[in-house]
Amino acid sequence: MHRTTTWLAVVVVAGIAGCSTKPQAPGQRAMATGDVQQAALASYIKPGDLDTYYLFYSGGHSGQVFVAGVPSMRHIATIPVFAPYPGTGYGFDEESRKLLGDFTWGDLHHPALSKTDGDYDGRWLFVNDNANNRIARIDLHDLKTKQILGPIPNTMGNHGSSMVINNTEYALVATRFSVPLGSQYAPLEEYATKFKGAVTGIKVDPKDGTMSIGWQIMTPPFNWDLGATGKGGSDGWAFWTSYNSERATGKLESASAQRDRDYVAVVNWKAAEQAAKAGKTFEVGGGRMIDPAKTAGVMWLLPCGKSPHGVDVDPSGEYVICSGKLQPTSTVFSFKKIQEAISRQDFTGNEDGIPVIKYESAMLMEVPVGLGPLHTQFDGKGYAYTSLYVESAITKWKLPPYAAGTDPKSVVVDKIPVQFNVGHLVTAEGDTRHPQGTYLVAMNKMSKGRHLNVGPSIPESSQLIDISGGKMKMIYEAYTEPEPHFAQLVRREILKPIEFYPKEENKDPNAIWAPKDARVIRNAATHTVEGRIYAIRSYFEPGRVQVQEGDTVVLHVTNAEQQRDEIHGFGIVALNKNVVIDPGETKTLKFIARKSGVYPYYCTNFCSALHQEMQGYLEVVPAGQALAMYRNGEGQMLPAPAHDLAARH
Ligand code: K7E
Ligand code: CUA
Repeated sequence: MHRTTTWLAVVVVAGIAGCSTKPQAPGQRAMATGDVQQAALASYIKPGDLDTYYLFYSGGHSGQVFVAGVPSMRHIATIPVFAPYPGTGYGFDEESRKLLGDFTWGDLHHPALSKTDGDYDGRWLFVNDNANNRIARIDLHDLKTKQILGPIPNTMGNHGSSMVINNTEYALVATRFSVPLGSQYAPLEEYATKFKGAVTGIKVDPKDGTMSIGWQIMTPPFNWDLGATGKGGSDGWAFWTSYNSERATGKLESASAQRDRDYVAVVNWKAAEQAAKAGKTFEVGGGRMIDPAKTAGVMWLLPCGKSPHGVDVDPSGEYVICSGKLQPTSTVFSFKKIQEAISRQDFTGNEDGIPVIKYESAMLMEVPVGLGPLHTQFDGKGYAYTSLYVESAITKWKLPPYAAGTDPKSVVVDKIPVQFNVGHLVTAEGDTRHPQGTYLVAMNKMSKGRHLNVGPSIPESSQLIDISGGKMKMIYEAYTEPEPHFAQLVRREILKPIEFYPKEENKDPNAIWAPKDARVIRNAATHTVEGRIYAIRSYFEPGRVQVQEGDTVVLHVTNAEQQRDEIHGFGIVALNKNVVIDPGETKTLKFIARKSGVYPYYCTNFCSALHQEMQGYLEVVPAGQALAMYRNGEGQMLPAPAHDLAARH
C-alpha cells in the first residue's frame, strides 16, 4: 500500500468499527491486519509495563491537570489545582483550603514545565487560571499543588500564561481581557483609551519555586491570546498574539475581525526587568507598572494576520510562528529580521506610543497550512506541526531556511485528519530546545460519535499520532473530561517523584508516629477541641472523639505508613468532611460541631483486608451535658484504642 493512504486505512477501519451496531465478544474480535495491527502495536503497553512519556494535559474549566501515559494514553492521575477534588481530599483539609481561598473553580489552559537551559528539568509544572486571574505551581516531586498566586494585579483573564523562560527565573503571563487599571471603573464607551492590558513577570525562586509578582508592562486594550518565550538567540524575549486590535466592544465575532492584521507583542523581558530595577515604574492596583511608551526598548508590536491565536518559537529560537485563525496561513517571522528592523527603526506607526514593526521587514514566509490554524509544535528534525481547527487536521511543514524563490506550497509536506476540530497539539518536549520527534497528541474539541453514547455532555478526544517517520500516522484515540487545552509531553526519566513522604521530612508540628502520641485536648474556655489522630492499617487512634455541641474541632491526622500506596482517608459521615492522607503525611481538618449526635468516621481509601473496620465515632455531646472522656483534670483525653475506651469509661 502506498504510504499516503496509511492514515486513510486506519481512519476508515476505525470508523467502521465505531459504527458497528453488533458488539463483539472478546474472543470474536477479528484479527487486525496491516496498518491497524501496526497502530495497535505502537500504542499497546502490556499490563504491568510502563509508558515512555508523561502527558500532563490541562483540565480547562474543571480546574485540574490530568496525567496520562504515552503511548498508551491511559489516564493515570488527576492533579486538582483550582477546584476541590474529593478523590485526594483536596479542598477539604485546611492546607489545601488555604490554597484555594474562596474560589472553587478555575479555568486551566496552559501547563508549562520548568526548564534548565531551555529543556525540561522535572522540577515544577506551572499552570494558569484564565477565570480567577491566578497562576499555580505543582511540585513534580510529589505531583501536588504547592502554591496558587493571585489574583495577579491589573489582570482580567490570565490566558496568555504560563510562559516559562529558559531557566525558569520567570513565568510570563498576559491578560486576555482589558479593564481600567487598578480595579477602577470606566464605562465601556471609553474602552479604547481607558482600558488596558498587561504583561506580567511572575518571579520564580530558583531554589523552591516560590512565585511572587515581579513587574508589569501596560499595554493597549488588545486581547492577548497566547505567548511563547525565546530560546537560543531569542533568549530574553517573549511574544504574545492578540485579537481585537480594533479595540472594539460588543459583538467581537465581527467587530474584532475588521483589520486584516492584528499584533504580536514583541517583549524584551530582560529590558523590562532592568527598567523595573531602575525604578521606571508607577504603582497601580498593587502592581509595579512599566509604561512602554515612556520606557523605550521594552515592547514592540508586529502585525500578524488575522485574529491570530497561537504563537510559537522553533527549537533554535530563530523562527517565530504565528497563526491567524481567519486566514489559511501560518506566518513565519525571523527573530534576526525583527532585531534588524528594530535597530533600523523600520516602523510603520505606533499604538499608544508602542512602535509597530514593518510587517514585510520581519516576515519570512506565509505558509499555506490550511483552514483555521491555531497552534504549532516541533519535532527537532526541522519540521513544524500546526493544528487546523476549521479543517480538523494537522499539517506538517518544513521550517526555514528556505532557498530564494521557494514556493510556499512546497513547504507543506503532510496532512492528517483528526476527529474533530483540533485545538492545541503537543509534541514530545515540543516547546523545548530539543524536541523528541516521536509522538504528537492532538487535543480535539469535538468527539461526536467516536465513543459510546453518554448523552449530551460528552468528553473531549485526544489522538495520538506517530511523527517518527516521514508521514504522520494516527495510532490511538482516548477521551478526557473537559477540557484539555494545552499539554506537556515529557520523557518519564526526567521526573523522579517520591513514593511516600519520609517521616523525617514531615515538618508538621502535629505529626505523630506512634499510637501513644495520639491525644485529644479540649479547652473548655475557648470551646475548642484539638486532636492528633494516628492512622495506620487498620485503625485510627483514638477510635472515639468527644466534643461539645458548638465546639470548634481541629483534627490533625497523620498517616504513619511508610509504604507506597498505603493511603488512608478520614471521612466523617453526614458532615461533608473527608481528608485523604498519603503515607507519611499529616493533614488538618477543621470544623464547628454544630449539631449534637453521633457521627461515625471511617477510612475512605481501601487500604487493607480490614479497611472496612477502620472506623471510629465522633460524639457531639448536647450543650449543657457533661463530657465523659476528659478525665485527667487537664482536659486531655487519655489515649487508648477504641475497643477498651468503652471499658475504661
Ligand atoms: Cu484553548 Cu491555548 Cu486557551 Cu488554543 S487555548 S485551543
Ligand atoms: Cu485505611 Cu482504608
